[in-house]
Amino acid sequence: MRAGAGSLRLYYHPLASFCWKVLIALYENDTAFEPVVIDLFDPNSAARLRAVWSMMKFPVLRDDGRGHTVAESTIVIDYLDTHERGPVRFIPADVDLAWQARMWDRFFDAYIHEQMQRIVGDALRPADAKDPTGVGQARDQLRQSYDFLETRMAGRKWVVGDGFTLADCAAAPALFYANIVEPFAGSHRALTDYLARLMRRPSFARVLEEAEPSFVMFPLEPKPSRVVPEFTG
Ligand SMILES: N[C@@H](CCC(=O)N[C@@H](CS)C(=O)NCC(=O)O)C(=O)O
Repeated sequence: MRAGAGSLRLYYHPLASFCWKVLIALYENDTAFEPVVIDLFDPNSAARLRAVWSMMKFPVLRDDGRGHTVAESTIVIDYLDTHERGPVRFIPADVDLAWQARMWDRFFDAYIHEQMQRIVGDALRPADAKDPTGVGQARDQLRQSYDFLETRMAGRKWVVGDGFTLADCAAAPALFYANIVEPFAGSHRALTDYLARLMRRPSFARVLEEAEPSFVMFPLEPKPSRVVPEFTG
């Protein structure tokens, strides 16, 4: 494991999809960090997160060496790319690939990840507070995004350029959970092959292996699975 210049602590939960995005980046470059697993239902554990980031959202990276608290998954990965640089560059050095990596990161967060979260979040609401309209809109957005991505990923290994970037870190958790709540493996070949490639990537395979004991906590059926999807259309 590469020793970081500072001492890094990551506040996260092993089932939380935005935390996976940052774990992938940390594992890609074998970056040393102290894991702090947060259970929001445990007041003592929640207090640990509140002490560093009172917004109570994770992931949060605390860099004691440099005295920084870094929130928002995209910004954490950007920070790692600057201060804990390893062989994998999440923001490519080429300026045009750099903005493309940032653009596709935004795409995956806004049009896949957050839509998937709306559907999962609705499953956690009480029966008298469901939002079928919002869930329907999220499903429509996901399907539109799948069609768009199918074109983008045809003939491509990773989202931007030839290498694994920030955009792929964002894509992995978003597509993994999206394929559960609004499956695409029966309709979108290039997208399914891309998700399979992501799941075989050692960094993401490790995240999934570590998360597997928590898969039972997922509030919808089917539960998440490490079985790599195949196109069935
Ligand atoms: N935009 C934020 C989203 C973070 C987020 O939604 N995290 C979820 C876990 S995946 C969370 O903190 N959930 C706890 C809560 O909302 O109470 C990021 O990219 O880091």
